[in-house]
Amino acid sequence: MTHLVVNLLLVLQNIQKMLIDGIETCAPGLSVKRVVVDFSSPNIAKEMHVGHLRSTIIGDTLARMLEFSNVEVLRRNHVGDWGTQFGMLIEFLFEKFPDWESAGDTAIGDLQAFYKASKQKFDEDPVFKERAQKAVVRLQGGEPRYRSAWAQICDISRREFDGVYQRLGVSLEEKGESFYNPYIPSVLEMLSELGLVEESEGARVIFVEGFERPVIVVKKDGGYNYASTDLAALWYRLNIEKAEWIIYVTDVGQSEHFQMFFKAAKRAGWLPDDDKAYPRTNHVGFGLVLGEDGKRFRTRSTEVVRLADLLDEAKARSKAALIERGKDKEWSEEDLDKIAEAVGYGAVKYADLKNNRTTNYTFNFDQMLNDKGNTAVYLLYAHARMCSIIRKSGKDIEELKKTGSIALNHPDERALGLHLLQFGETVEEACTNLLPNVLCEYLYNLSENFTKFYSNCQVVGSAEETSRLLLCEATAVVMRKCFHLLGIVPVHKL
Ligand SMILES: *[C@@H]1O[C@H](CO)[C@@H](O)[C@H](O)[C@H]1NC(C)=O
Ligand SMILES: *[C@@H]1O[C@H](CO)[C@@H](O)[C@H](O)[C@H]1NC(C)=O
Ligand SMILES: *[C@@H]1O[C@H](CO)[C@@H](O)[C@H](O)[C@H]1NC(C)=O
Ligand SMILES: CC(=O)N[C@H]1CO[C@H](CO)[C@@H](O)[C@@H]1O
Repeated sequence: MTHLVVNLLLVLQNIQKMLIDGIETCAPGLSVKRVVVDFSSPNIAKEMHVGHLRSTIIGDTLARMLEFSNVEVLRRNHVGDWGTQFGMLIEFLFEKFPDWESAGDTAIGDLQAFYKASKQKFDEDPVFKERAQKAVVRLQGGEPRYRSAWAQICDISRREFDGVYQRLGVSLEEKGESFYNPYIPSVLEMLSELGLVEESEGARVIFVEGFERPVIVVKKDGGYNYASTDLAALWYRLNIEKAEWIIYVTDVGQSEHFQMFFKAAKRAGWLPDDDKAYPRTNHVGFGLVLGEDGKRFRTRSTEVVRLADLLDEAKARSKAALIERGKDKEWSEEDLDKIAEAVGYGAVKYADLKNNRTTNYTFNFDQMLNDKGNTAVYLLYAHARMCSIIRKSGKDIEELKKTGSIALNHPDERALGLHLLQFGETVEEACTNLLPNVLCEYLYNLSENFTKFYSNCQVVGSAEETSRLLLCEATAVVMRKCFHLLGIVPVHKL
């Protein structure tokens, strides 16, 4: 009994402290100082499609949770900006748009159409193909005309990507494959001096334990590949950026590549043998986004689904639902638009993040935009209801925070209070295990606990009004932080 009393007192003190000093007082303390989260990483000249959704939002959430835990996060966009495809693109640019330099980056127009047309020419025209292959060498040799054409193509892509990131509220710093390219020779030299690099069937390779095939670091034709770039990037992140933890967010299909590459880094002594010791690397793998047919999510014409189109549709659907409820007559056009975006994008993100990331999930607009069940819409409603309870009480909540106090007399108040207190440890668990779904589950439970409390405990007009309003406010504060960590914009009315 005494034990319980003491615990409850602690719960009360902590909730009141959080209300007065802010939610930051609940932040977990992690032992790591600087982390690289490598995520999103689309390919230049290709459209961002639904496959990039998962990496972008899982990576963003991990970064947000680490930042909340007072860790310095280097948010790295490892864009594919240095492949052999650039030879083809550059030659096509020279051929189709001879005035590309003066026309600036409006010449190309639709980059995807441009990519497709150049690929077609590459596949069909052997003379063009040969020119394209020579163009790669000239680009990599640093010829100014080729570098500037390459830069122009990258710029167009970058603007498109930035549009999507802005809509998703994701910030990233680009350090693409090309950035690490100059480091590759010296990094391979270091690995050779350690005796790790061997000749095998004309290629230069590193053998690692547990795999028959080696990691190829220089291809037969003398070119570099993903592994050589990844090794150079890891070296840079450990030695120049002094990161202690490097997290790679890609689909599970690449897990073997990462396992082998991490083992190569261990052989080099860059990483300790103990997977939990620092400096440390983790591959955060995720499953596929599936369509209703159980296959990879595609449009009716079997094209990949453009991320921008998907976001447009999410917004349009949530806007239509709001209009159906007459909100267009109640709110300004601006509010309607903002809230439709918050709900639509939030629904897409939450439907993804709530799954154990290692599994595949089925994309379904109707389900994710449902206002019942474990959806962002339901949770945003719950939050808006809390705000409305406080608003309608007519009390100044800032004043109550200073003068009022919380009591947890009812069992449902206690359950809610205890759950509120678990926020910090939940974020810590989600960070250390790199599982955003743990935070989603916490958030859903919180709203369930709140609903139970609200249906069994009268708030406004009760003898315990002050205490219960403060409990509503504490729940709303924690919910808002959860939304923020999940990259969802909370709304105060719905
Ligand atoms: C997620 O799935 C992995 C295996 O795929 C499992 O080890 C882990 O316990 C699951 N975690 C959660 C929180 O669902
Ligand atoms: C995800 O879907 C792919 C393709 O259908 C399949 O190969 C894979 O086994 C599925 N993964 C899981 C964890 O169910
Ligand atoms: C959420 O609630 C379920 C059912 O009560 C419980 O099993 C689970 O551990 C809870 N998870 C979190 C993170 O609170
Ligand atoms: C309905 C519900 O989610 N209840 C949760 C309330 O909080 C307690 C304590 O954290 C959980 O154990 C319950 O699952």
